[in-house]
Amino acid sequence: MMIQKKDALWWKTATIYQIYPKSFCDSGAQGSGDIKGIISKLDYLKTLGIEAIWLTPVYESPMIDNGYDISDYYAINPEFGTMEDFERLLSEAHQRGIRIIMDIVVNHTSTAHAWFQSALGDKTSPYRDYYIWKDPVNGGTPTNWQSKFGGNAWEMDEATSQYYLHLFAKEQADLNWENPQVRDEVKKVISYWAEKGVDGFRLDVINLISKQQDFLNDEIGDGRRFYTDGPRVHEYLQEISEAVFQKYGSVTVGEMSSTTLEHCQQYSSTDNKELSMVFNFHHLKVDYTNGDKWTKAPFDFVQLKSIFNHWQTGLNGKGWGALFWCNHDQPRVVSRLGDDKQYRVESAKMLAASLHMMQGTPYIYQGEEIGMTNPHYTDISQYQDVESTNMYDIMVSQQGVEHLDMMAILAQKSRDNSRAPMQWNSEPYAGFSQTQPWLDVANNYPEINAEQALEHKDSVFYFYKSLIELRKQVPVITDGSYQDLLPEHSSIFAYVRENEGQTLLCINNYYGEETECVLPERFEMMKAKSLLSNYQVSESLVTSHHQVLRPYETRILLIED
Ligand code: TEU
Repeated sequence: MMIQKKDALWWKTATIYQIYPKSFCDSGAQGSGDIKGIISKLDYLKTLGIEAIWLTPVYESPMIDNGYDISDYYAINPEFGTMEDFERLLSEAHQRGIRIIMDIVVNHTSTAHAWFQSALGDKTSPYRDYYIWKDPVNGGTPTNWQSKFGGNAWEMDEATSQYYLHLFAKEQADLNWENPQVRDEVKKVISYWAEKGVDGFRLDVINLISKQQDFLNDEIGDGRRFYTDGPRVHEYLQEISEAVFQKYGSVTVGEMSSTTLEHCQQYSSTDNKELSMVFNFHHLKVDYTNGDKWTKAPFDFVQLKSIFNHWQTGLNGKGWGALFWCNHDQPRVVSRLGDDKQYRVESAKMLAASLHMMQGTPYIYQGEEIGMTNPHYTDISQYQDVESTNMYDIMVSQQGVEHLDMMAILAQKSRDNSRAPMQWNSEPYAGFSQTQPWLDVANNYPEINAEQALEHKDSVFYFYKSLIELRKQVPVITDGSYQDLLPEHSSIFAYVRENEGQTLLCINNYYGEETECVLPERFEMMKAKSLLSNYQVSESLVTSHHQVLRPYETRILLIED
């Protein structure tokens, strides 16, 4: 099956699978994943039924932030393979009807990039103005802005006595988008990959590219209000879209950090002037304490529903959102919002159903489809992520947080929770590699792995496969309106999706106890077809507005009247 180029809105009924190559599959004995490993698993992905892969960065990089620090946009990191390997991946994927979406990181480059190397220490370099340089203020940093990975966001260039801005690690220098040459370089980079036949792009922290030019101290926050959804961001996106995305018909998904609904309506507006769709993270901050990620806290269920309601109703007819629980920066959802022990299978399925029946394009992060859990590391040396190790230093060494308390926080919040190697089978190292992997495999791989999942028709894997198929068959999932039926209920999430011809009811118990709820009267005595559940449910039934749900039960019902 080849890719149909004509179907411009294919992504509205498709499900996309995210691959973090370093942790996906090692074709040899490197201990870290590679492109050949991905090629060897394409048939597995075909069986799952996904239509596109989002590949996180495979470009040349010193790997301080595992590829989000790019040193050459036109080269493949030898750790992952060669350009020939990449081209083979593209053609093998296309032969199976699977599209490839590349990750583009253009808010910043690695400080090892040739542009930065030329700019560093030389105010006359033609690349100096590719980055953001400022003089010291009162002998210190130009502003008090904080890096997303901890510490001040400015780093000194001793030779010129100026600071450069880095919103992430100090090895990731922010590009100066005010400079039209930078924007031309970005267009060149993206065109290069589009010319190769890449089908789309995921744009890393793309709503941070336009900074307010007065560079003020932030007296009430960490500086983000001065560069998030900044003054020229829409103009920049329209410029890139017109020059590249529209020309090649690329699908695009922008990663939007701390954004607003109003901006996202514009980023993903149906006139296609900017992007196809957006990721936002508000629903994944429900286990932060007063906005602070680095705490150990339960999640706020009522707030979770209210955030979905805001975005589902707000984007309907105006824009398009990505639906996701997991990615390479987030802990595993079954450990986070479900029960990764007694009800692992039930809760993994329920969480999947309650998300996939919403409007948007669902993303599945590698391993989510088999219900992989957090690895529950117990030793600080097991963590590799630059954010986790930075935060450990800051919180334990500088702020006096107890080691064991920090270990508990990391076990809940670290990005390495999702980066532990993919669990393929019960062989040593979970079949991920023939040697000790770069990051420890979770101990539960003998029971939780893809081989097992494929053998059992009741597995989480086949439940995801059914959700992917439903989305293609039942139009109301794509175009229906959204209404939360029980916004205040403390454990049930029930919503209805409606278009002119169909009504779909999705009822979910988010907790491990049997629970009752009362739906609006209109759901009394309606004939319905059960599309999917994680418990035994008769296929045709008459609904009652009084429902009793078993632990972590999900019901997807298509009302027939
Ligand atoms: O992430 C952007 C981002 O801000 C986060 O999701 C970040 O990981 C989180 O706030 C930390 O608490 C993107 C990439 O997905 C991430 O892997 C990169 O590290 C980051 O950009 C920098 O390129």
